[in-house]
Amino acid sequence: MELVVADHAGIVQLVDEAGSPVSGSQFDPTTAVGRLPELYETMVVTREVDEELVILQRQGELALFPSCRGQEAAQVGCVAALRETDWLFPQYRELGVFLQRGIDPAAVGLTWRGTRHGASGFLERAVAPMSIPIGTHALHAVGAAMASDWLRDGGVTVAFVGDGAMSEGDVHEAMNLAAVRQAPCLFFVQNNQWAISTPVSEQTRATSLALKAEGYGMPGIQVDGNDVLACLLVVEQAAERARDGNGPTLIEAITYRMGAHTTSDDPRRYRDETEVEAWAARDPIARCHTHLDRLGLLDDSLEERARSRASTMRTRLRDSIFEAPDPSPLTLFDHVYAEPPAYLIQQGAMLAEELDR
Ligand SMILES: Cc1ncc(C[n+]2csc(CCOP(=O)(O)OP(=O)(O)O)c2C)c(N)n1
Repeated sequence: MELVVADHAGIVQLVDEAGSPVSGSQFDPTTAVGRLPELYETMVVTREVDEELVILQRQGELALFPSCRGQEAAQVGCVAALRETDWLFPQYRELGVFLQRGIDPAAVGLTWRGTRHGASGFLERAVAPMSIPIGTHALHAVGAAMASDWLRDGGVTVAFVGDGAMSEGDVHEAMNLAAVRQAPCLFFVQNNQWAISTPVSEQTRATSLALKAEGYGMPGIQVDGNDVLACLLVVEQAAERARDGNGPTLIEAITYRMGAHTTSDDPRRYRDETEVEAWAARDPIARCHTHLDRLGLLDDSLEERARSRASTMRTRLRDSIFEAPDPSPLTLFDHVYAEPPAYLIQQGAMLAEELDR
C-alpha cells in the first residue's frame, strides 16, 4: 500500500470545520464512524483532565504542566488507530495519548509534581516516559521498531514530535535510520504552529513538514489534526503499511496549541489573539460534537457518560495528588545507574547524613 506524498494529496480532511462531511477523499470513513462516540468521549475527558492539571499547577501542587488543549483530536485519533501493544514514545504534551491508552492521570500528575519517576504507570501500557529533551525519544522509537522487526512481533512504534522537534538533529537521524532500515516506526508530528515562542515559519523554509519525508525516502502525509476521524484513518493506514514490512511514514497533523507552552509561559507576549480566535473556531471537540449530532449519534447518554467519566477522573486525580506521600530525597539516586559509581554512593551517604541531623 502506497501513501500519496503530501504535496500531491493536500491535507486529508473528512469532516470540515463546520462539522460537515467532506466528500471525495481517498479515505473512507464509513467503518470508523461507529467509533466516533467513543473518541468524542475521550476527547472531552482529555480536555477536562487537562484543565484540572493546569488548576493543580496554579494551586502550587505541580511544578509545571504543558497543556494539550486544542490537540485532542490528533492525539486521541492517532492512538485509537493502533494496537494496545504498539509502543508509544511521547514528547511531553501528550495527555490525550496517555488517556486514550488507559494511563491513570495520577501517573501524569505525579510526574509533573516531581514526586514519582516518569516511567511508573507508563511502561505497563507500552508507553515510554515523557521526554523533556526535544527529539531524543525519536531515536528510541526507531530502536524499538527495529527490535520489533527482528523479533517479528508485528509491533509498530510511534514517535510523537512537535514542529520544533523537527529541527533537532536527533529527529533527522531517527527518520533517516528508520527509512534506511525500513523500521515499522511512525513519526507523528503535531504541527501546533508554535515551539514556545518560535512560529513554524521560523522553524523551516520547507512548504510543509510532511514534505521532508521525501528526502528520507518515506511517504509523508498531511492531515487535519483537528479532525479525529481523519487522524484515525491516516494513522491506521500508515500502521498497516509498517506492519506489512513497508517501513516508516511521516504524518504531519496540523493543529494548534490553544494554551500556553507550559504554565510558566505567557503567550500573549508573542502571539496575536486574533490567531488564537481563528483556531478556536476550528475546535476539534466542537467539530466532532456537531458531526455526531448531524449523524444522529449524539444523545444525552453520551454527553452524560463523558461528563461523569471526566468528573470522576478529576476527583480521583486531585485525591491522588493530595494523598501521595513526598518521597525521601534519597530516592534522587535511584534508577540512575544499574551499578552506581563510587562518587554517587558517596554523595548519597553525605545526603543521608545531612538528613539525619
Ligand atoms: C534538546 C532540547 N533543546 C531545547 C529544549 C527547550 N525546549 C523545551 S520545549 C521546546 C519547544 C518544542 O517545540 P515543539 O517540538 O514544537 O513542541 P510543543 O512544545 O509545541 O508541543 C524547546 C526548544 C529542550 N527541552 N530540549
